[in-house]
Amino acid sequence: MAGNRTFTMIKPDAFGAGNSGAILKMIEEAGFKIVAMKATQLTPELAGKFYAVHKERPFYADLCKYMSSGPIIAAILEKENAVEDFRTLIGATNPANAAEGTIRKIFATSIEANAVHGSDSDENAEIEGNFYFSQLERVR
Ligand code: DGI
Repeated sequence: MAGNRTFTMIKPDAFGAGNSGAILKMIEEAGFKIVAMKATQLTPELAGKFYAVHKERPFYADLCKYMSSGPIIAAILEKENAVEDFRTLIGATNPANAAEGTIRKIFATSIEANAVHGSDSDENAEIEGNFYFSQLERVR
C-alpha cells in the first residue's frame, strides 16, 4: 500500500535566496499537508549522520559541508502516495535533467545546491522525519 508521509528539507541555497515561501506554496498547491516543520541549521556532524547512506560516495564530504553551510527548513508532509508524488514534484537530482515546472527546475542552481530534499522510500521518510521531530513536534 502506498505510504502517506514523506520528509523534505528546503536546502541552504533555496532558504538563503528567500525561496522558502514560494516552495512551500508549490508544495501545498500540490496537495501536501504540513505535519511538522521547523527552521534549523545542521552541524557537519549531523549532516554526516543524516546522509550516512551516502558515505562511500565521492561527493559525501562536499554534501555534508554544503548541507551545514546555512539554515534549512525541515518538514514532514502528508498526502496519498506521498513519497512518489513528492519526488515527481521536485524533479531529477540534477536540475539540468529536471522536468519543466518542477521545484528543482525552477529553484535549483546545481546538482549539489538543488533546492530541496525528498525521501526516496516510505522507510527512509520515517527515519528522516524521526531524525528531526519528536512526537510532540508533529500533528497527530
Ligand atoms: O534523492 P536525491 O536528493 O535526488 O539524490 P541522491 O540521494 O542521489 O543524492 C543526495 C544528494 O547528494 C543530492 O540531492 C545532491 C547530492 N548529490 C548527488 N549526486 C551528486 C551530488 N552532489 C554532487 N556534488 N555531485 C553528485 O554527483
